[in-house]
Order: sequence, then structure tokens, then C-alpha cells
Amino acid sequence: MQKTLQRGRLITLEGIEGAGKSTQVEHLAGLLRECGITLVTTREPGGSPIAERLRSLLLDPLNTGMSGIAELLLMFAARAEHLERTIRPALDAGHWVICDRFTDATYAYQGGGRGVDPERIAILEALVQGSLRPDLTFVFDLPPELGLARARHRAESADRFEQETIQFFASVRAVYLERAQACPSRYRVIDASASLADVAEQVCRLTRCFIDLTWNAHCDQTNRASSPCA
Ligand code: T5A
Repeated sequence: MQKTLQRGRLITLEGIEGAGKSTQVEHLAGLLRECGITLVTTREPGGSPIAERLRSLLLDPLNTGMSGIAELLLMFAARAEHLERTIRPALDAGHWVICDRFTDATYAYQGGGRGVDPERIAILEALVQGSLRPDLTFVFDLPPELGLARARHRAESADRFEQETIQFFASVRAVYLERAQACPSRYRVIDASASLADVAEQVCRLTRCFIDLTWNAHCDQTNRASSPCA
């Protein structure tokens, strides 16, 4: 049976390159669909026509020497488009949205990696998103050496970010973990160094708990019964 809440939920997947986020998006989508939840899968940077064009600019390895602030503004320009065209309409229609990276990536890469002051990021976050924040964020955590080895094994050539140093990705990882530790109600840290099956099992277990919590809260408000995954 199809289940619709008045407002959908935003689930984001985060982590360094090669952490396994894209691999788990389809798994997660399948799990939600089994529970009767209608959803949209998308990604950042990208997820709408103009945002995808900005993605090409951001990832192009030929664009060497882009300033940290220019990169930050392009990320939020893409996000503004993505929110307007894809994410907000879906949430307003009661669909859930699974997004491969979102604003945590900006804090981690532009903040941790490039050294942009997080207060500047927070100003743009408020401007572009208003009060919208993800309802659930998975952080796929693994050592940068392992993530980069996976990413390089899969891709023929490295994009602009994949050319960064291990130290860069160690800083990115540290920011993700700090953010997760600061707000455990929203974040779930996944051991992404485990096997594919094991990672999928972690995602499945934590998602089922989240669906139950969401559905119980909804039922308490509307006096209706039982989780869609019960
Ligand atoms: N960025 C993005 C910013 O700087 N700021 C921002 O605000 C935002 C939104 C996007 C880049 O933009 C930056 C961050 C990024 O550098 P992208 O191509 O979308 O670029 O980058 P990623 O999302 O990192 O894509 P990757 O494909 O590199 O990483 P994934 O999605 O985490 O990894 P995935 O699933 O593609 O897996 C990689 C390989 O590993 C294998 C897979 O089969 C695949 O071959 N794999 C596993 N192998 C063994 N065990 C497991 N558990 C495995 N899981 C996956």
C-alpha cells in the first residue's frame, strides 16, 4: 500500500570519494519502496538541468586554481536550483527524497578541505535553504586511502576533487565525523570499510528504525495505526 505523509522526508548520503554512497542509493530506494513510500533519488552537485551544468564546471579537472569562495558560491548556486526544481516540489508532494550529498559536503569539502570559515557557509545555508535541513543523514566513513583506491579503480580519470591529497580527504572526513558527533539525532555513521553486504545491512537496519520513528510520530498526530514496514 502506498504511504504518503503531508511533507516528505529528506535523506542524505555523505562521505569521502569511494565511500559507497552511490552504490547504496538504489539499495535504500528499494527498501523505501518496499515500505510503500514514494520517492525521488537525486544528487549534488546536480539534480536539475542548470545544477548539472554547474556540476560539470565544478568537477572539470581543467578548471585548476578555482578559489575556495568561487567553489563555495557555485555549490550553493547549484543547490538553490536543485532545491527549487527538484527537492522542494517532491517534499511538498509528500514524496521522500534521497540525495547523494548535500550541504554537509560543503562543510566538509569547502570548510574542512579548502579552509573556508564555516560561519560563511552557515550564512549561505540560511540564505539558500531557509529552515530546510535533512531529516536523516548517513555518513559513510572509511579511511581516505581505501576510498580513493575504490574510486580510482572504478573511474577512468580523476575529477577535480579526486586529484586532491590524502591530507585533504583526511580533513574532509574529520569534519563529517565532528558534525555527526555534534548531532546524533540526525546522523548515522556507517562503517563503509566493511563488505558491500555488510554496509547494505547497516543501512537497512538504521533506515527501518527511522521509518518506524517517522511513522509512529505521524500516527500519534493523526491517530492512525502501524508502521508501513511493520
Ligand atoms: N562536493 C559536493 C563538494 O566539494 N561540496 C559540495 O557541497 C558537494 C555537494 C562530487 C564531488 O563534489 C564534491 C565532493 C565530490 O568530490 P561525485 O562524483 O558525485 O563528485 O563524487 P562521489 O559522490 O564521491 O562519488 P564516488 O563515486 O567517488 O563515491 P561513492 O558514490 O561514495 O562510491 P560508489 O558507490 O560509486 O563506489 C565506488 C566504488 O567502490 C565500490 C563500488 O562498486 C564502486 O566500484 N564499492 C565497494 N567495494 C567494496 N566494498 C564496499 N563496501 C563498496 N562500496 C562501494
